[in-house]
Amino acid sequence: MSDTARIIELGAHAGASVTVRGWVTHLRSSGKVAFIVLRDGTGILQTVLVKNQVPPEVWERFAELTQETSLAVTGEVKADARAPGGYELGLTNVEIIGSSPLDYPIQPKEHGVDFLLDNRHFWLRTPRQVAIMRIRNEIEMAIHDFFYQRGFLRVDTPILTAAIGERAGLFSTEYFEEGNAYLAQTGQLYGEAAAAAFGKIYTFGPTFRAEKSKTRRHLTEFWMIEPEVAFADTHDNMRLQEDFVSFLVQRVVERRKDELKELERDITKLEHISAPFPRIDYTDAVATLQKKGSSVQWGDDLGAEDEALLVEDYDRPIFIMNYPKEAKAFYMKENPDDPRTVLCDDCLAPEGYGEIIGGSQREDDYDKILQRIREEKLPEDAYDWYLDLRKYGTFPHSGFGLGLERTVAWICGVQHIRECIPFPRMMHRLRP
Ligand code: NSS
Repeated sequence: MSDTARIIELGAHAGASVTVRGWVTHLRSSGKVAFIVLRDGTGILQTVLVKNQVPPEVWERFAELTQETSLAVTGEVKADARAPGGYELGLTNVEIIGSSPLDYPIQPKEHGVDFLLDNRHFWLRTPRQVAIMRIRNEIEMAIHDFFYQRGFLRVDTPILTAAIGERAGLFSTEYFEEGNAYLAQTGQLYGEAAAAAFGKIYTFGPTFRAEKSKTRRHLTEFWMIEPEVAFADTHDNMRLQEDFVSFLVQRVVERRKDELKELERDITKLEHISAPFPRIDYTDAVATLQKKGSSVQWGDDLGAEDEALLVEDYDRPIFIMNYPKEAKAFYMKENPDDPRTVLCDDCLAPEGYGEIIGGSQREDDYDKILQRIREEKLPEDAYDWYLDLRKYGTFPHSGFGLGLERTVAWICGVQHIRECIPFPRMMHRLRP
């Protein structure tokens, strides 16, 4: 019996006989020697079958193989500098696990993106998609490590909610006798309650926005990471963001070199990403944009094009701080130095990627936040518990939300965030 091994582990088995299980990607035969290339999710392996070195029934099985046939191959692990991954398998046995008809939709040629999205369940098997998902996973693990090291508690917040957090569109569903339930747009409001219980927390979960935007950076379901820190002000908040983002980037650069190479990512654009990030006041940003020809007016939120114009002068993420009140959500704290504005920041990624984080110090004054809830015509009774946080031991606190898919897109150098989540949900896409 041979040990089973995954392709990435073969180096530890050089000279030994092992069994590898996976799916066929390429087949080639001269009539006397056949090559089976397979993938198992950890790598690509070339295997060699020599007609006069295996029993006839094993040799004949080669003829039954097609792209995507699942199989178990057994043979000796040989170092070979020319082989992908550095090792080759000299086969003694081939066993078919599951056959695959010849009409497998994804062929080694250019396919349109709609076709690929319709076949997302197969598209995920391709090397580029595997690389993106491994980097996503690395970022997810790095997020947990970062907060764990800093003594944050992870808090899981509800997805079915009565209170609304952001202005973007809402998905709603009937909820027994309680009226409408909304799919959470953010975990923040619950994160604030948890910060008063645990001091430093973060949430990590799916969030939902019924946005009719068909841009390359909007999904209707995306994953957000939302830390919330008691007794932190807006400056503490930005320091946490720049440390956090730098940590994530450096972790991928250190541990996911092969995947970045598969994606042809220019890592010189990532290696130097470190704190501090430049801080630009919103009012100055508007003046810069107007000089660059933008039609933006003081009071407007900044669009994707404005963001791209602002980051083009920098080689690392930047903060745009202190937006006008009317451009931002109700819970942001009024800026004591300029009450037309709020103590907030957007963190914009370079190379045109734009906003990956929205953060703010929260309004901790009971009367002021109640007034904002009323101005925004939000259902007051759904916010009674949220108002309580300002009544019983109110405390300065700050937090932010990092969009996972946008962060993955930037680090991977991928143009559209639909490739950065296994099964994207967009306005016109609910399957597979
Ligand atoms: O709306 S945000 O700017 N802010 C919040 O939701 C706050 N409640 C966060 C907080 O302070 N706790 O969204 C935060 C980030 C934003 O910067 C994007 O990176 C991402 O969430 N985001 C999205 N990603 C993908 N698709 C869509 N539609 C989307 N909307 C926001």
